[in-house]
Amino acid sequence: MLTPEQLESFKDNAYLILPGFVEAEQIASWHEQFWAHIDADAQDSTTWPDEYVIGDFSVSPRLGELPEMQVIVDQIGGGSFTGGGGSMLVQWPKSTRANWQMPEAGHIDGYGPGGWSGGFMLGATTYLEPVEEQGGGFVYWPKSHHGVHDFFHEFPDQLAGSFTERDDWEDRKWGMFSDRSPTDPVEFTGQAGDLILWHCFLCHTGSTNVRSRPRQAVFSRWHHADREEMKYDVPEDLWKYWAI
Ligand SMILES: O=C(O)CCC(=O)C(=O)O
Ligand SMILES: [Fe+2]
Repeated sequence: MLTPEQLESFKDNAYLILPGFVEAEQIASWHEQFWAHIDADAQDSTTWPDEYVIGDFSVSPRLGELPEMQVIVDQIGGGSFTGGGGSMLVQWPKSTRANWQMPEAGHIDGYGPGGWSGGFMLGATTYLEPVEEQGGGFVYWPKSHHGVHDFFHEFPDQLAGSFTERDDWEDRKWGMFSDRSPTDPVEFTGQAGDLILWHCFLCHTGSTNVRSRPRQAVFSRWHHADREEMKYDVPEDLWKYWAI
């Protein structure tokens, strides 16, 4: 369970970091599953592939199936959030350190190649190995949920993704959302098993890894069970479909 202080912090910032959330034994088991699946040697970079999206693979049990994860998701979603897959995204080491740059803009999820699904509520990310600065971490814009909420309040008919047809999209792209953020972007660095919980309107993106270890991230996402009924609604109260 999250404490009232943690809930307040999540609501204020659109993210919450829970250090050491996934047990070391669980992480070790997922790590083994991952390297076996890609058929590579974790210690030998000549055997490493370069795929960002690890297809046809999910850690077992999935992140969303861990009892400690379910408790939190039920707490903040009041039992109405569903999903919780266990897909992996890996940032393989790339170039030299001098080339590293903080990403300029961050997107919001729910607008994949299959179109807008609607009703996306929550994401969670953890790592299978420590991630240092410039190590390909998940980059996010603290407090960016308010600007995104304001945007859709102003243009509710663009919620389904038609913002990409605006005249200013070509110039601004996702900056249209993340430029509204009151904060600069931050890298999620930390130990294996640390978790970041993120609100659906948190602007975020991947980043380049110029360190030596691959950034091995496990992601889960949850949507609202009643998404067909609620997905076009842009409520005045950002927390209308939450239990917090
Ligand atoms: O690779 C990352 O850290 C970012 C991934 C991302 O944008 C997402 O999972 O929605
Ligand atoms: Fe994303």
